[in-house]
Amino acid sequence: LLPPQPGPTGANQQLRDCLLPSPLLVGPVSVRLSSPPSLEEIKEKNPLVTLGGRYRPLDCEPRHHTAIVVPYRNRQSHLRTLLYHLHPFLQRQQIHYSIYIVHQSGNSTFNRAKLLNVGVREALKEEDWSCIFLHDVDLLPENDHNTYTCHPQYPTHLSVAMDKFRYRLPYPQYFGGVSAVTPDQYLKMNGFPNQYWGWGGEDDDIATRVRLSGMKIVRPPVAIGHYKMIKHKGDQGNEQNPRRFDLLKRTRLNWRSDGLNSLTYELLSKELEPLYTNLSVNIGEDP
Ligand code: UDH
Ligand code: NGS
Repeated sequence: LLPPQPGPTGANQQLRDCLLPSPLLVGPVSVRLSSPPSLEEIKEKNPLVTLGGRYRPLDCEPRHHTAIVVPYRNRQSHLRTLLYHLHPFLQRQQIHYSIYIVHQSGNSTFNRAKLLNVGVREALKEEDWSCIFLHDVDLLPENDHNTYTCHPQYPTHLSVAMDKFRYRLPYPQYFGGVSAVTPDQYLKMNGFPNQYWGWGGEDDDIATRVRLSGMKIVRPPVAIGHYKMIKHKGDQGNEQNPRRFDLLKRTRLNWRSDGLNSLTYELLSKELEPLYTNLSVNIGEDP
């Protein structure tokens, strides 16, 4: 047997697979919600995170490659809280990951699902991710046994027990907050709808797409899927969408033609920040 050879980058290419479960997991963790540290302080606490908010374990070969996609506008302090919490959380899981913030530029009405489509497409241009997480900026996982990996067949809903819903699902079909798909699952459901401008309904549409494309939703146990939500008021530019109920009546008719295959946008910039990749995007406005 040859001794381990240095790889092209000088790295040892014969690492062992990371152990399952990760020996670094601690289970329930307390979550700090108020006055998050500065980005500089968070970076100092996470020296192994590289430009663009990327990380891979150094001493074992990761089994999972996960992109975290966060739809975003004007939530600076929530973003710092999320980064402060999520970087150490994901490193304890020994996965290879990267955090993408998809920033909707301009003042048009917010469109969460379209931003998620953009994030998935841009993330997959960079790397052959095995799993893509769709993650609200204001949700903090409270137990690191809730692993940020995908089910091989079915989309996963992770935020099954949020504090604001008294740690249970608000209704059985709820798919909001934090969810995950493999690239294959995402293709199969033609991604997410682009037509939900403003608050509400887009997550219900996505849940319906899962079913219409012949899949089902899988979930972690309630005891593990605990999340704290950072309390906030409704955002300016994300008022309740009065058309959401009409749109939801048409998911069955629309899902094949509206989604990944009809997505258009203009990428204004991509910046590799120390703790995340910032995608600034013009997604247009409600016609
Ligand atoms: N988001 C932003 N900026 C915005 C709006 C939304 O970044 O201006 C993102 C953010 O990641 C957020 C996600 O979109 O976590 C979902 O939006 P949301 O926080 O408004 O939805 P949520 O259901 O909160 O978490 C609703 C609280 C007030 C809505 C009142 C309507 N009944
Ligand atoms: C439903 C919304 C979802 C939303 C969920 C939780 O009514 O988009 O409430 O909302 N569906 C429609 O409006 C059709 S929350 O309590 O977080 O404000 O995610």
